[in-house]
Amino acid sequence: MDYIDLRSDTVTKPTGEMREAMLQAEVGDDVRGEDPTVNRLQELAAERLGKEGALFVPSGTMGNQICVRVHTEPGQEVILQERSHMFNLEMAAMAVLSGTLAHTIRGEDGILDWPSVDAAIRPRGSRFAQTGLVSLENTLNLAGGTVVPLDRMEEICERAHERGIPVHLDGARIFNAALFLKRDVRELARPFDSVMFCLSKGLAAPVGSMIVGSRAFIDRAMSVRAMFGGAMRQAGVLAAAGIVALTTMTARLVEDHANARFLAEGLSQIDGIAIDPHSVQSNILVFDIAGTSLTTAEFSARLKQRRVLASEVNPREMRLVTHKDVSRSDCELAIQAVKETLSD
Ligand code: TLP
Repeated sequence: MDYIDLRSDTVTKPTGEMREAMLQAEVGDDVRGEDPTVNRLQELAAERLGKEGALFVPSGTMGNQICVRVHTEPGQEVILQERSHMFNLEMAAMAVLSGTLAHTIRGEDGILDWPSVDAAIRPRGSRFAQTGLVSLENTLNLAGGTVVPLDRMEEICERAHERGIPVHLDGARIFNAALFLKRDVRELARPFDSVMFCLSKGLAAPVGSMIVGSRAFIDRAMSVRAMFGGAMRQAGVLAAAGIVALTTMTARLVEDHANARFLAEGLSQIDGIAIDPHSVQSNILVFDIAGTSLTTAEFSARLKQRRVLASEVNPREMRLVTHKDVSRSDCELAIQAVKETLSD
């Protein structure tokens, strides 16, 4: 059966051009730095993000976790937004792989500000775990794809740096954030010490993420990637798709944003569903179904019977994500399926 799959942009299939590039890719042993296609992808990513170096990693999770490990010492704290991916969906990896403790803080719509970050920084002194890192996320996945404004990111980075604390960006969907802010992705990356972004989400590559930073940072990240088991061999077959993703797939994200807004407008008119279409800024929408008589598990099971796949965030919130493999007419059908589900 053919489903309209709105569970995530991670479900996107590689394009024909990607598959062709994978077939033709020139490869070598990347652990020895000898894979020309991986090297080309890394140079391209560093250039696009305006950083000295880049490293190809198997997943966004590993990318984030390598950055935590490079920036921190065991026993330190990492300041994070309470609904961040790194805190909620990375299996406590920060604790296991880096020996760090998450210090979570709340932000309006998930967006942190300097005063709340400042208040969470531990005073110097022998009784306290020290703050080793601040980590931001943009776009904010679980907050409904909302975008952190540039001046907010710049202020947090600048002030944290004055306190000697590095700042990492989980920019899994940084190109979506740049599109909403109408800024070059370089401007978003500039204030951060490290940025992770994914090739395998809206950009539709089959596998892989990138981390970018200074040359010295990337050199250290390379050792940590090896330690975490993420050093790959003839990875050029994957990097080839990543190059196509970076060079051909960023401009079309505008369609995904328009489709997400369209879905939100349709859903906002259905009784029992709470979502403000104006709050939808990128390709993710999170909406509350507490006003229906269904739990999210029942809601998604019924939608599935109507060929629409959605994900449950918690017992009252559902998430839909638009991407290149869902069209405007798929979105129309999805709205219709929700109406039918609730009128049963
Ligand atoms: N997000 C996935 C799931 O894990 C929820 C999704 O479907 O959205 N940072 C952010 C902000 C992410 O959204 C994700 C993946 C990651 C990191 C991790 O990337 P992967 O899945 O490649 O490890």
